[in-house]
Amino acid sequence: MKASRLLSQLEHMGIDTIAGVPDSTLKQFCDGVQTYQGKMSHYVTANEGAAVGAAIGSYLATGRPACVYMQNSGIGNAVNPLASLANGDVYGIPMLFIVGWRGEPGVKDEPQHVFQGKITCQLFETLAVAYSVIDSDTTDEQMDDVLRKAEETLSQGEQFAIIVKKGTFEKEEPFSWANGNPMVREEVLGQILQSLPRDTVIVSTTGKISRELYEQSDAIYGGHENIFMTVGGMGHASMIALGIAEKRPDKKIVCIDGDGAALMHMGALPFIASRAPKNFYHIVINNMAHESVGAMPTGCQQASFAGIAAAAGYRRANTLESPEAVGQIGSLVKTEEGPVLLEIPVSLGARSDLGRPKESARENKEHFMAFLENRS
Ligand SMILES: Cc1ncc(C[n+]2csc(CCOP(=O)(O)OP(=O)(O)O)c2C)c(N)n1
Repeated sequence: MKASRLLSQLEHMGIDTIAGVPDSTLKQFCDGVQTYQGKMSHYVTANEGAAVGAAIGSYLATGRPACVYMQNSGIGNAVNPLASLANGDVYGIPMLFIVGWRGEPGVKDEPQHVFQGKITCQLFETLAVAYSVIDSDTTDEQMDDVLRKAEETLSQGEQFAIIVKKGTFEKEEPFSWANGNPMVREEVLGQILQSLPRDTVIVSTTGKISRELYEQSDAIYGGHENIFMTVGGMGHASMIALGIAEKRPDKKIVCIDGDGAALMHMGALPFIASRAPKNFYHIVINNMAHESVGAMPTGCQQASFAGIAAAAGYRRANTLESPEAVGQIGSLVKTEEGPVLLEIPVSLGARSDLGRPKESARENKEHFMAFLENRS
């Protein structure tokens, strides 16, 4: 199936707004949205609930339903505005969801996708959202039927979801761009690890940042028990780090975040500043993109995380633009009190042979907790 065909069909249905958070299963669709020549407005939103919000606003202003795309991991973020605002028992606001299905039962996937994948269809049933599942065998005629069903549902003020299996969309014109930053994320992460004292507690964000830290830590130290990888729950790494920091004032806690993840639940920043944990250091690796799932821009490229953190009340907030500055992180953590935020601009891209954690998530949790208790 071609994303370009689907997008022009959506436009014919009267959909003139598409909003969402990118997903690897929908990579070709997301590329198609970026390169689409039609008239639809497109927003990459900070989280999936915000996309539902934009869809509601667009409908209120035009009477035309909007389209919201997401990975199934993001359903949770969308549930609140969907159930308590868009649902037919409240305002009855139609919208079309396009949802990438990670963790489809019977298809091997990472631990963070297994349960979410199992309950994806059930969640839409519970939310009273009619849906169809499509895959690489879905023909254009079958897709036309799905869209007819969707259109009818939307016309009744209800929502409809198209759940998309892996490999559904064909490769078309790829979307590519560069952000102009010279430093490479994996090298920066290796440098950070080398600069920090070995007993630093690290909480890392969702996606390739955690995978690269895992590999770099194994290569440099032969282990990674001091790193808690926030493999799911995107955007919550900093609050996890805060939770640890408050209970363990004797340890230095470093959260290694992504820009997309930091945007997703940005309320954490003023909250962390208000708690003022002296042992908390927040590093935001900023490539202006959701690189892990196909490098779509976040849509907030203008944002300065150091500026936001300073305004939120962090004790110190800086941008580190050179490897020399990155190499100083360890001494800063040793000598300065937090909360500190360090923003590091990096380029796009990652190694194609980047691995994934070899242990189970539970094993990693146990090793991390043992490390925190000084048992390892
Ligand atoms: C709630 C939720 N929405 C979407 C995803 C899919 N996802 C995984 S990693 C990622 C991008 C993370 O971007 P960023 O934090 O900027 O880090 P980068 O990949 O650029 O290093 C996305 C969108 C997810 N895991 N959870």
